[in-house]
Amino acid sequence: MKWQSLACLVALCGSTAALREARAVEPVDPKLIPEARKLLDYAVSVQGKKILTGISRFGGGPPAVLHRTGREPAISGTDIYGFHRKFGEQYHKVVRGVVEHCKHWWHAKGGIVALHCHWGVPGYPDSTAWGDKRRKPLRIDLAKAVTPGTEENRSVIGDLKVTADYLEQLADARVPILWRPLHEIDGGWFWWTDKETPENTAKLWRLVFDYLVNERGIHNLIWVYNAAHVANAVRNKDATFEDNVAYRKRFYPGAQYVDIASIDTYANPALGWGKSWEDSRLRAFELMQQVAPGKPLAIGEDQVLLNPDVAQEKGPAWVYCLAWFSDCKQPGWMRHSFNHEHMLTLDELPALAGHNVAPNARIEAPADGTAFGGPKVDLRGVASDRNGNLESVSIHALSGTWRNWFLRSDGQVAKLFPESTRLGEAQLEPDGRWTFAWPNAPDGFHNLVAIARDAEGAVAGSNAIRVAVGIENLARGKTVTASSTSKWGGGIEAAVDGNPWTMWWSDKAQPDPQWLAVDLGAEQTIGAVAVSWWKPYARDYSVQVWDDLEDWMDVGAIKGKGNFYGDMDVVRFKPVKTRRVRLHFTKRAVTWQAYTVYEFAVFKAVPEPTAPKEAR
Ligand SMILES: [Ca+2]
Ligand SMILES: [Ca+2]
Repeated sequence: MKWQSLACLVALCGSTAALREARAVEPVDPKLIPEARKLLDYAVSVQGKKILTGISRFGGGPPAVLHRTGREPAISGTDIYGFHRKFGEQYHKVVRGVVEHCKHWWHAKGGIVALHCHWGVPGYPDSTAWGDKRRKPLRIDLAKAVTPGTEENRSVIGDLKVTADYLEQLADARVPILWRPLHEIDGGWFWWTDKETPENTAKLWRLVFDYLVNERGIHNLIWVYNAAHVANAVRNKDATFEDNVAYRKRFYPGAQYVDIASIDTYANPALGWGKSWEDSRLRAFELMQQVAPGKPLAIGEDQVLLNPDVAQEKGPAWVYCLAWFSDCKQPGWMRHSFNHEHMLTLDELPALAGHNVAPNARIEAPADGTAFGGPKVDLRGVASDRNGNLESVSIHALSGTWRNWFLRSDGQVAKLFPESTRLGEAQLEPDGRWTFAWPNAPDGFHNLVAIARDAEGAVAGSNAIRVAVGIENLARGKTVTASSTSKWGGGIEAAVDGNPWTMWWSDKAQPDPQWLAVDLGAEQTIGAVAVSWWKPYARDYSVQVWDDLEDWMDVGAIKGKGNFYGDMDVVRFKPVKTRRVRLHFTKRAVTWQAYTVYEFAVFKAVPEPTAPKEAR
């Protein structure tokens, strides 16, 4: 409710002078639309109190955060370029999707939109931001690019026009944007970094600003400057912090062109910061204080969110932190950091859009992956609405097996709700806490979701949780072995730890076949296995048991799997006595990738799913 308290403060002071004072920054675009001014004022108002959270769509976007943490990020960060040949059909298809996502995130969800642009080299249709399509460095003469009348300059303006047409659609839709052009400006890996004469890059920034703001009249952009975690040109071992400041300042276009200054804070021990979860990036903050004096500071990208415990205790006053990925090797980090009181999520934002937006809902218990011995499943959670018009919360069982929700867009997940079985209405308290009792859950797997509705009919789903009822996973915590294990995974035991978010990865360099085997500790009668996959799943594999002839014997198989989402396979077979069970993988879905198994579970039996009866 930061915006409202600021508004109250302004009302109390009652003068335009006070209003000016309350606004810590004047936007660099004097014609900035009121929606964007309100967003900028709000962002500045949180400085030193809390930090806004964000996620990139590259890292799975908001659904990845929702299903891992129960929260949605305040900021959804996207690329308005698209990584496809400019300006072909696929390019436009991707960017149109980005524009639709931005409108949806601001207007329907009431979230904040951030955009950057992996702009391919002007004049080279097959190029990427890194160079040509074979990733060879490809530079254009930036001195010429910023000089009117040159061919290079015409190419720059020609490209900008295409991006401007899309930004204009978002301006027309009155969607404010945290706009981060020429990102990682001093890194040295993108064509816009003039390593020898950084002043040319600064000129390019001013050119982009003048074209979009003054020539095209696009006034929904909050201009976010962005430094790289490493400036390659000062990477030699003798380069000091001061050398970094001096070099990086040369890229800075000037205070009148920047609203917020950001830096990407991937680990850089040489400059004084490590992994995201270790600290709060104080040295990066100090660096940017000198590069962009007086500007509000933000983290444009980091591997995951910074450490909120350190940030709460010691600062610094970052306005926001945007996670580029949705996982790290710290189990539970996403859940901890996005649920931390120092970090602001979507449900905690004020009603910035100025109209009705969707409510928020989360399931707090049981945890995703919980197994219940009996048929009684009790759920509890929280729902809220930033317009104060929350009306109801209902609980639904999604049809089908587990589908990797965090790989899906908001819209894709929403489409699944009508296919779900409504289990009933939750008991909703005035403070938003809700409870739901499901006394007669059938044996088997269930994917449960809470759906909140407001008085105007806006609907939002919670995190989906997977529960197992009345079936015991005989593999859980048992001894597991594999043909290979990659350093990227969570270790081999992650495949049987009962945690649906920890994962075993095979070593992708190892040829097929690959395998994963569990020793149940004693001979058991088994009749089913369940395998939860991440996106690199096995297209073909068999389930094997160790028979009396001391060789592996197939008892079931999956062939030609091709659903993209990974999902969970349940393989049922004629009950067999065995101590050892193995998954034998013969064909990868993603040819250049590994096999990635979240969980390998073994059961006596798994009942065929029956649609749960709707509670009335
Ligand atoms: Ca609402
Ligand atoms: Ca696991």
